[in-house]
Amino acid sequence: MQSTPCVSAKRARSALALGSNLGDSRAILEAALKTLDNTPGITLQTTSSWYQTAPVGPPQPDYLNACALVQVELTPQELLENILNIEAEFGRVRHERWGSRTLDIDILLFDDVILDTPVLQLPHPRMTERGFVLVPLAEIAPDWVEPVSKKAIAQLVQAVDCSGVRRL
Ligand code: PH2
Ligand code: MG
Ligand code: MG
Repeated sequence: MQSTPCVSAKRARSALALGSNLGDSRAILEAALKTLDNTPGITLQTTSSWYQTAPVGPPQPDYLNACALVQVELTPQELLENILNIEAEFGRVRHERWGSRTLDIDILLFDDVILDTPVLQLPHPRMTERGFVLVPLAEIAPDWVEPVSKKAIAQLVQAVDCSGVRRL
């Protein structure tokens, strides 16, 4: 007889960034949020407003960006696997780094976990530099303390250039 280990991940809170600048971005992001919420072990808690944002990286169309808070009963790696599946489901094709994409979902924060593996770094290593991440995140989680800088999101957002970020 084989025994099945019954190990369940404890409940955690995670902050996600969503972006799209190819196709019907609004419909894609709304469908992706629904799919996330329908995924076992992931419960959508809060979503920010939508933001039209100037692209960071090579010349490309503006992005539609938002952030979401989810409750998860998954490990960070399991959350990432689910997110990669959802990105694939919505037809994501990766061309060039930082280039156009139909759907990008990035894990920004996972409780106060600090992690540095080849596939997943937490907190997201560039989140503190990006207005298109910090502005929507500050709307829904101003008091969350980013564990590397030990600064709250409301404080971090004041230090970035938010000129290309427009709330819709
Ligand atoms: N994502 C990128 C590269 N550049 N620029 C904006 N405004 N919004 C994004 O979501 C974005 C970007 C790679 O993930
Ligand atoms: Mg990204
Ligand atoms: Mg990504």
